[in-house]
Amino acid sequence: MKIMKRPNILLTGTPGVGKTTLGKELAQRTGLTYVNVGDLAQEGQLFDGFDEEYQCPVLDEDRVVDELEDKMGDGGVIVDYHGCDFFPERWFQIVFVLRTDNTNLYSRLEGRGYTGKKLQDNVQCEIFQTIYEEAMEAYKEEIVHQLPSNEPEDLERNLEQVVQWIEQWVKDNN
Ligand code: DAT
Repeated sequence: MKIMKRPNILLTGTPGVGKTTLGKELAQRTGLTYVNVGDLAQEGQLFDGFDEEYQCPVLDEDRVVDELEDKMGDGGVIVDYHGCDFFPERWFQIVFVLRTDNTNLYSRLEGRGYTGKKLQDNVQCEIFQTIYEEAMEAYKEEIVHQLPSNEPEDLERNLEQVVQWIEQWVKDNN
């Protein structure tokens, strides 16, 4: 039996923009596999040192890439991470950068318990569109798309749009 080819999708953006919410729901609707890189690193202890300033472990990017390589080769994976320039470019057929207005993002991160410098720096990261620019440098511009993620209607619209894109990709590539 011929195995159906399926695309790999990267969901990226500042913490709090809604990657996990979108990624998990997408996986439910499409049968693709959702991978949260933060959780993967936590489970496998894929860290390399500790960041004193932010009081968090530093991701061991090489080990994350090694850990995911086989799965990515099979296709059909939705990867969620708040950074994107250390993944091999060849892994992804499309990259979505979720975007949230400052005031919305501020209250979401505050609700998550972020305070002080961590809160300010993350909101500033979104204002300066740091992750969008990182994605535009790391991948072909034509595969990088921004998705507004401010309210529940955005989530529904994004889901429909990405599901449609996946269906079209599967048709075109099988
Ligand atoms: P991330 O994975 O990017 O850190 P998340 O999926 O955990 O973000 O979402 C952060 C919070 O925002 C969470 O409480 C759910 C909420 N949220 C996500 N998408 C939303 C949307 N489109 N409208 C309103 N709230 C949203």
